[in-house]
This record gives sequence, structure tokens and C-alpha cells, in this order.
Amino acid sequence: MAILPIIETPDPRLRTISTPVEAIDADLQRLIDDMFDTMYDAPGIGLAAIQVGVPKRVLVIDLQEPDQESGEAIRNPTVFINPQILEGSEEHSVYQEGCLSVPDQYAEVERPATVRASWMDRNGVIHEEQLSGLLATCLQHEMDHLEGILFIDHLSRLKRDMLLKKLTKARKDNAKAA
Ligand code: GNR
Ligand code: NI
Repeated sequence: MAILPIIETPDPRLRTISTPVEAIDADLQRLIDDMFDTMYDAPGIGLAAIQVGVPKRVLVIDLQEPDQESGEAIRNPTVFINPQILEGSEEHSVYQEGCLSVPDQYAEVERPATVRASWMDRNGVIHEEQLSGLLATCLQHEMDHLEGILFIDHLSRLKRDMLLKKLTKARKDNAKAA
């Protein structure tokens, strides 16, 4: 188990189109475990393999929603291998999104509110489900990574440029403080 370094924009590797997984072998199982460690450590609610430099169609998601009674985050680690979106709803919803590869920057993104998706789990079992809410948004955000797309690509040029400027400034300030 290992925490892997997360690649940040403008690293060109984030623009790679990831290729389908052909075998669920020990190497892939280790990658999945390391991706969960990396996601929980960050912390984040999702992570695509390309964010740790591996151009394979694998992503992990755990919304870690708080338990109604204790308020503690309940873990529900889910891995999506070779995921596909079969259909997106006409209805759209807007979420404030962030990305571990665009650190500490947030913006509203509009996407289909529900999606019908299929994927393989780590045992090779195929799933097909209708997903909604934050899970639907997160899956679409992660699947964008598999195509080399970042959430900032969904913004207007003006908003994207402003956000990237803030990121550059934050990095400079951090470098000074360090
Ligand atoms: O941690 C994350 N939070 C998040 C919030 C709203 C929509 C998408 C996300 S995914 C993000 C982690 C990440 O960068 N995954 O690629
Ligand atoms: Ni992301």
C-alpha cells in the first residue's frame, strides 16, 4: 500500500487518453489499492489512474458521506474499471467541483443530473446502474480524466483563465511561505 504523487495541471500527462484495462492481475490490484490510499490521504472523493500517472481506464470513488447518527464518514470504496456512460439525463444539475490535479480551486460545472453507467469491479463482475446526485457528477468528472479532460475545460475562457491565475498565485505564495 502506498500514497502516490498526484500529477497537477499543466502536466501534459493529464491530457492523455487512457486505454482500456485488459487483465485484472496483481499489478492492477496493487494500483487500485494505492489509488484508494492516495485518494483518502489527499483527501478527495474520487481519483482517476492518470492522476497518478497511469494511463489506464480505472477510477476509484468514495463519497465518504457522514453517518446520520454518529456524523462519522462511512467508507464505501468503489472501483470502476473500463466504465462507460450509456445514457445521460436531459435534466442537468450544477455542482461546485474541485480537482486534486487543480489544487484548491473550485467552480460550478453543469452536467447531466443522472447517468446510466456500466463498469467492471475488481473481481471482473460487470455492473450496470442508474446513478444520481454527487455520485453521478463525480463519475462524470472522473470519466473526463480518462479522456484527458479537466473540469476547468467546462468553464468559459474568462473563468478558466481567472482560476488558473489564482492557482499560479497560490503556488507562488506557497513557495514563498515554505
Ligand atoms: O475530491 C474531489 N471532489 C469533487 C467535488 C465535486 C466534483 C468532483 C470532485 S472529484 C475530486 C477529486 C478528483 O480530482 N478526482 O478526479
Ligand atoms: Ni479530478
